[in-house]
Amino acid sequence: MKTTQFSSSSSDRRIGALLRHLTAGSDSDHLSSVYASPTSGVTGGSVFAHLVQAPEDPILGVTVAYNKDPSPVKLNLGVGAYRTEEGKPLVLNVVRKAEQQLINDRTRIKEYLPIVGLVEFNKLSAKLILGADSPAIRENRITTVECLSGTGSLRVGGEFLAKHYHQKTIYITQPTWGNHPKIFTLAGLTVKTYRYYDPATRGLNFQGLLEDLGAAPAGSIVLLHACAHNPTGVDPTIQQWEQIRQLMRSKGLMSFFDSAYQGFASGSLDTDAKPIRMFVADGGECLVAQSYAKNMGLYGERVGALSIVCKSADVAGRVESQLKLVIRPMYSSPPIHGASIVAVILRDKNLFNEWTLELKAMADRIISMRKQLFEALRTRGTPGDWSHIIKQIGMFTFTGLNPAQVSFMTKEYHIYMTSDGRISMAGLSSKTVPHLADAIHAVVTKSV
Ligand code: KET
Repeated sequence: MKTTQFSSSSSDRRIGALLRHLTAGSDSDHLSSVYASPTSGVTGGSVFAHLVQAPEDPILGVTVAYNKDPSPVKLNLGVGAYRTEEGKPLVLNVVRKAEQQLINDRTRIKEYLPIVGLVEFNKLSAKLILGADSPAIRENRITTVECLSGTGSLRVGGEFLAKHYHQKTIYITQPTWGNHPKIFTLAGLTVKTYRYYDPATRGLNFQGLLEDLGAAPAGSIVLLHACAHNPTGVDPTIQQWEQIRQLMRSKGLMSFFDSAYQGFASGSLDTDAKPIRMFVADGGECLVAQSYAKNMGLYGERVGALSIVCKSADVAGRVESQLKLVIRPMYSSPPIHGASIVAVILRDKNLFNEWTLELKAMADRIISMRKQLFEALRTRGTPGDWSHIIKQIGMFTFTGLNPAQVSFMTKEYHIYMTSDGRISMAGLSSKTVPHLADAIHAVVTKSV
């Protein structure tokens, strides 16, 4: 086996080096060759000297640049992270309560979780996304594993598919969240795109989507944003979802849902999960990656889940056994704290209800930011049609501003956003809307 050869040859090399070192005696030339080995970094150059400086991440790098800016009016609309009206990060009240419960419970321990994570969390997460009355849950033909937030769930799902699914190509929307192509390529899949957004209408290119999925080889994997599409804020209607479902099932395409914003699109957890539930109700198989980063504000706790809905309980059991083989060498087992918070909230009716209210309040504040920004541009007489600001859904507005315009706004107005013109509406507040509207007005009325 490859691995055995590797370890024996590397230990042979180490023993060899040691023997040469011990037998070298006063042979200072030999010694110096040992000490000057390129890995010592003392006298020789670094073995990493050839590395070029990697660029910052297109999304998280925006925060890095923002943090370096001393301007008092600076505004970070880059990363999709919720801020209060005061521009501060928010820890939900219900999360504070759950954490207090956890701290008060002296029986809690810090043992490793199983490879699949916190079992109660997994069950509750499946219920949250598929609905309590889901046939897949009733028939026990689903496996759910706790993963490191949405990203980790996508990566584990991607690696599982690369290992065990007969088709290795995944189709992602054009455009999509910048991390998708990287996650799936590194997972071992081939990434292709399907048409999704029409810049002319700033809406869905439904015809293009149907054509591209219709032309995809049978069995291909298709990544679907469950709701609140990132970066465009454009979602299919329920009727369009139904057409997508029929097309995908007729061609045997495998659906992989990315659900990073459940509750953020409409304010309702159930409404936002509808497309996924349609794909489960027909009895077919699918994958779902869930994140609690946004909807429970648990960003840095890194809590999420991967569910794989199968045709039978028997298959689901074997799928789970293989998922464990993907996870164990990757990070062994997931963290305990975030999943415990989620479990406390989801299992308790009162806390759950309180969460839905706080979630709705976040979604409503974002919608109100849309209205305020739209109004602010209207009152300034800013040229162009800005109605997409109020039509688009979820955390982001895909403004249509180009990279040169974005860079002007950053330089002149200290407004930070991704170069594709996406702004996080959740980063805005009533106080900062006028500043953003001034910047947009300035940039579209001058030629940059
Ligand atoms: N899917 C989508 C569509 C998504 O926008 C994000 C995060 C994730 C998954 C993963 O989130 P996680 O924190 O791993 O649960 N998007 C925001 C943050 C980021 O880029 O990491 C963003 O687009 O700003």
